[in-house]
Amino acid sequence: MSNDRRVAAAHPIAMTAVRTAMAAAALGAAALFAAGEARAQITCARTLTADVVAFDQPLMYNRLGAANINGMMYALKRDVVFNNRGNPDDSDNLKPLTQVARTDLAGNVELRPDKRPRPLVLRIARGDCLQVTLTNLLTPQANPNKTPRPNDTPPFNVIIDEQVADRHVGFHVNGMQLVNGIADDSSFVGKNANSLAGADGSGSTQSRTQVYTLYGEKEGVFLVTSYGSTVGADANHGNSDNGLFGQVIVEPTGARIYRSLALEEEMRLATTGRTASGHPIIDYEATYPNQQPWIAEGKAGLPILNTIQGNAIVHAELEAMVLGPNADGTFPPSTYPLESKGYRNPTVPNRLEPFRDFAQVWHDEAAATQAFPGFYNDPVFGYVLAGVKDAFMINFGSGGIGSEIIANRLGVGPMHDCLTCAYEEFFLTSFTVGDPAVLVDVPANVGLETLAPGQAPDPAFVGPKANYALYPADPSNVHHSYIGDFVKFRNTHIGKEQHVFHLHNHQWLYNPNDDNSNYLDAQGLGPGVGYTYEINFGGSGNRNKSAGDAIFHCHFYPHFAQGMWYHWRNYDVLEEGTLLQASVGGVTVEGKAGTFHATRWALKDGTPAAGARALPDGEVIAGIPIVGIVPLPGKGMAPIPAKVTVKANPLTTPSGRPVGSLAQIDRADMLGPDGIAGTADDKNPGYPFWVAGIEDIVGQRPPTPVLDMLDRTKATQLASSGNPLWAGIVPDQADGHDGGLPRSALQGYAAGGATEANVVSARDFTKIVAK
Ligand SMILES: [Cu+2]
Repeated sequence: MSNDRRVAAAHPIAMTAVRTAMAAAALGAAALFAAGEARAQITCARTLTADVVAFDQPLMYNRLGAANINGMMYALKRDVVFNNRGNPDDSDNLKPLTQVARTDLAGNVELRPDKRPRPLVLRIARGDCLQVTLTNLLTPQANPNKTPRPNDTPPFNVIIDEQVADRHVGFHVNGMQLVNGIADDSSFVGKNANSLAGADGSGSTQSRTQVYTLYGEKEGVFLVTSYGSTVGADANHGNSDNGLFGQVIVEPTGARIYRSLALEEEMRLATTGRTASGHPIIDYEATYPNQQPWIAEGKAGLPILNTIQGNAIVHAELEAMVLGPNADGTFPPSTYPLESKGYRNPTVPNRLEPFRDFAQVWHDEAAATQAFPGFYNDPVFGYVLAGVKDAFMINFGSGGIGSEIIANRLGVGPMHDCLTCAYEEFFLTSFTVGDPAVLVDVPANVGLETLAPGQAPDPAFVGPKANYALYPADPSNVHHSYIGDFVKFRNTHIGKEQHVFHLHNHQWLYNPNDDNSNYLDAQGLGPGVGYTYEINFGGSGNRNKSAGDAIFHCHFYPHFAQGMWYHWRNYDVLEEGTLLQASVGGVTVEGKAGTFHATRWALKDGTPAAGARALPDGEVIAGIPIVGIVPLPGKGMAPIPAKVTVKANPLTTPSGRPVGSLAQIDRADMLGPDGIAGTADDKNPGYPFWVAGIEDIVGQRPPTPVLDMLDRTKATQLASSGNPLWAGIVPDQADGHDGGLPRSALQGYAAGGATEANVVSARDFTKIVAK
């Protein structure tokens, strides 16, 4: 923590102050290097390499359609493919950059189709050096995507041109030590030589490839930013506004870093057998098969779970499993100051166990087009909606409330059939709106981009549209862990404003090496900071080992309502991932059960196989895939769940399409082999499948303890109002005497529900349920 605070202090808020501080630091360092004296001796335990490219990449922020067609990002070169924008028939199209030798890369590349765009997160161990080879593959001119790209999946139908004209790119890491000299700083300040990367054809004389070497002196998280263009764009963020940022995380000494999440196929490839209980025996060092389609995807021979091959970083993801150097995955007591003295902090009882590592880059005032620009660009509605648009984000994902309410009123998206969704009461529940920042093949706003307030929408574009979720390996703004997993959060903030990270149901100590330290669940985040939080009381599920979603969000309400939130899902059963349709009937692999996808990049499509365990959804009939969560080694595995499948909702829209999907829980399987309820072999369907109503009303508001929220006076008024809707209310049961049970739930429009008032005006969004 002390390290983190120092990082924060070195990077003040205002951009002018940052530049001043940087210039001062750079001058000091330059003088130090020139004199060749008193320079800290750096010995790299290892030098890990990362081959990184920067490129233009359209970014979709959620399933309603908030997007930035002129987004920009960093990625590992192996995760980027060639795609000749001028020639859709080029035989090199969609080949990984590691397999093409072209000179026309700039502007003709994109992220591999089966990987979701996210901020780049590189992880090393304390004592390691990180050598980043950065190649600038931006188009020579800013804002290359001047026309919509409706043939992409998802389509990008709305233009935004927020890129800065300057095409230089850097890879500046706040707070890490420069190894070879000031050129490792990746900046252009003061009298130092320019160490940014220039773009081909942009007129820059800088080489488009630059190498930066940094030293991981202390554990912590460090913001990566491009100092190629620090001003311009929305809120004057420079190209940080368009997505050009990331993190370097320095893990404890000796850490071994693995993927925490994997697709069902990948889990199966890494499974070498089963225990008597049916649990998988996992080879953490398994590699992708040396056959098609993995050859064509550039994956053959790469480790499936290990993020490092030789000294090269080959996986860069938001979540990781971090193992200690001991054979069972634990860390030695020398890892932390308190443990090294033979003490243990009672609030961090499993600190020496392997842990899950969650990365969050918070970014504000992001360059974004709104899902319903006709509303947001209206001179009056624009003011009404300014505080609820999609603008404040985490990891390129947003869940702003404004477009969710409009989508409900227009009858599109996962909330299309929700009768009782009125205002903010529904926007934080996955039960109604799906998980935050799920992306789908057809966003809810398609065909409605120019719809103005008061206009009747074209009926062809009303109702559910999405057929499947994209990127099943990283489906939503949800982090994942099993109850009892030790977890560390790594937060950085790029942007200009202040935020308050607030986490529900879990806490951390201000200083985990001191048990007199403050116990916290909220922390201010200023621009440039990096904070690590070691979750108390065993981590996932906290002291009570409670399963379910722990939301975290910015505690400034307008930021929260503008999309800055996320879930931490705490699982009570083993999740090996949803079997995908793409895997069915595909190729076989010697020694492995089942079949695997046959077509290159087919794992972009998150359609679950028929009968597979998946999440129900208010819109997608096939359901939303669950990602596989790799068990932490050395810990007891979560129990195997009772069988759950997804079924089409029997209710249909006027066009005859099911309104979405529902869960179907196998009651017989829940009873276990003995067929008797209440015995030791009973099986839990697992969160969220024990949530009431999940088999009946997904897409509506979840069941509510209605009598618990109603006082006797109001209940009496309603019962005597003459409205048949309230005829059955018993005022004596109000005031919470029944503890919230039984619960009530209402079905939606497709079941015959109707509204008495459903107003969409600049002054009034009244909704009154009639029946
Ligand atoms: Cu905030």
